[in-house]
Amino acid sequence: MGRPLITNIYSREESNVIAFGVILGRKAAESVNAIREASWFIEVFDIASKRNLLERARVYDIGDIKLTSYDDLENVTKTTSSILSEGKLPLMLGGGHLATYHALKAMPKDVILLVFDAHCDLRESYMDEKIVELDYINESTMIDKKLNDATWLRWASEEKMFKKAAVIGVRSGDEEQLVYAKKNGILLITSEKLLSRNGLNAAAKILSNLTKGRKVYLSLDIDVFDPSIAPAVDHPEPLGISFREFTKLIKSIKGRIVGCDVVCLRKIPDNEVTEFLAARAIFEILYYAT
Ligand SMILES: [Mn+2]
Repeated sequence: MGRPLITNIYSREESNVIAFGVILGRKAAESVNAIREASWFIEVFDIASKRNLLERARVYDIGDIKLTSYDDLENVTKTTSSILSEGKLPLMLGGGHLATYHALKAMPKDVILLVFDAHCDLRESYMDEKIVELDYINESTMIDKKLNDATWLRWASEEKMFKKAAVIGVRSGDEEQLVYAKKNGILLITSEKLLSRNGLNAAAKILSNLTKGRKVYLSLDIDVFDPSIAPAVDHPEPLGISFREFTKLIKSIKGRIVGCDVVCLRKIPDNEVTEFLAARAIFEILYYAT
């Protein structure tokens, strides 16, 4: 690890947020560190709303979880559990989206899951070269056809790891996944809908109602943003949301955020746009989560 995430001036005891990295996928270590590094260069005061975004956040960064094999992913669950047992907020930096499945395992079963993602991730099984690469741990790793970055939400749903879920800003998925979502009470709020007239207000209302008085797990796949503002992702999808839309939706969450992650950034050379956006998104999340 290079520099830790910003505000890492507290001891573990003094902190209320514990950050950790999950090195899952090629370039994951580099990408997670790029977010950490970018966090030192962003103004924590939001001039428009006159808020210090980190006024309540006391972050302690424990570094990256060691993964030497696929089975080590249970360390994500263990780490998340121990942070929860200390009464603190886990903030996971990924790595592939499969890490979210393992973090979610440590969460209470009645949690409301909010996923910002361009993709449904609801396939029953899936494997292509890209997925193998995404879930890369080491040369000898066999990737699970059933449980990977494109299927994790399906399996989290099958295993009843949340009470309700919404995938926000989604714009990629096949008909089978649509049917599955509908049958299983997973709300898909497409980016098309968000970008339509009054769509953002309507979605904000839905999220408020969904989360009111509830525990919330928030997962941000960076590819939910339009590729023009977040190019450093594995699967860029056109028609993404803006940062303004993201902040408005985050603000509408009425429940208590009990866990969060920012995943799927893949660093590209000579371009820091995406990691700066990711770090700023973390600030916004921490403003409402602490
Ligand atoms: Mn995605």
